[in-house]
Amino acid sequence: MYVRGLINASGDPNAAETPEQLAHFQDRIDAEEKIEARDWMPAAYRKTLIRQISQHAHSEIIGMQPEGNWVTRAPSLRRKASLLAKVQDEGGHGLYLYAAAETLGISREEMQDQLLSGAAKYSSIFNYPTLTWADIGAIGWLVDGAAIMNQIPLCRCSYGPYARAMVRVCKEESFHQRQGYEIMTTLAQGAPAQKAMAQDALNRWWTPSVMMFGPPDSDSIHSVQSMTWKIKRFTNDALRQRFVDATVPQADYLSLTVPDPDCKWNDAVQHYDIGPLDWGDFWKVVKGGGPMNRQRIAARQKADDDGAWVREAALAYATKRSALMEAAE
Ligand code: FAQ
Repeated sequence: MYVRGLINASGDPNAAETPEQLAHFQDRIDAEEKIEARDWMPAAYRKTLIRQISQHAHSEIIGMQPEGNWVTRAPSLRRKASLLAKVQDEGGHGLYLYAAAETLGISREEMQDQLLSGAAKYSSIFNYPTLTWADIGAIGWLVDGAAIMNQIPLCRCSYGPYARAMVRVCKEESFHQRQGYEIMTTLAQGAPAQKAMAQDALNRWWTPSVMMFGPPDSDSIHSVQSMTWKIKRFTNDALRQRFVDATVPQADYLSLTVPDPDCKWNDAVQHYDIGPLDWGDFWKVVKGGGPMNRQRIAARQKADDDGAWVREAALAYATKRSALMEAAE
């Protein structure tokens, strides 16, 4: 009989993983079968997914802050409505992703604790300030543009709940990218001061966006294993290159200049070259030393503290309700 997950004979999920189980699991991955929550999976596969999905969820939730900063200052009702919708979408993405991670056996509370204690990471990009309205355009254009490039392949991730969550996330990210590019178009075609504001935002967001894809392949400790498991489909550098190739012509169209003198079309390889990146700066931000790391976590902690009474009330209501239902049976 075909055993979908090849559960070990003892039925004990903590029993040592046998070579047969591991080989069968890899066969399923190679055959492009989706792994589902109740299927057998190696402990390291589960751990990698919990790490990546929870960090992705944290990024969406922390990522609401830089743009949330401009909701009350958007320049028109139309801009305000679309920015509000975008920020709400990011909150929704965080929730789908936390739900996907929960299917792997970790609780929301544990993930939240890991974020607040600094044990779990979130994307480096959200540790930069949003100084002007043009930053909202730059985030939509560049940050959501980078997110789409990274996330479209995740719709084909081997883990079913993550892959399915990503389908809807990617549709919404496309809308986000377009609203950002439209803001940049309006500013770039506006008064000289508006165009200067757009260029300044591009100057500040370009390098952090290019770095969002993660360290170069030579320093990416997880890529090889994650690609063998088809969690990741492309390396960090491959996706970074795709982003640069798609985005530089968009900057040209806006008559804005990417802040990298080495960024030039290379006819021989049919790609844009870029100059060296300061990875020391990237790691400083990842380790908590970016301009906004402390504020981001403090704001998240405050939201968690302020929401405690809602969680307590919901729990008290659910307990009371189930007691009443039991009494009625
Ligand atoms: N920031 O071996 P790798 C968005 C860490 S969502 C911080 O290459 P991996 C939507 C990495 O965790 C943006 N840390 O790791 C939005 C690892 O450390 P660890 C988030 C980073 O996992 C838009 C170490 O470096 N997207 O933008 C970063 O194979 C606008 C070694 O790296 C996702 O999370 C970084 N940028 O590849 C929301 C997508 N890069 O964990 C609001 C899903 C790497 O061992 C507004 N995630 N590190 O302690 C992924 O695709 C992957 O996890 C990568 C990293 C590509 C991010």
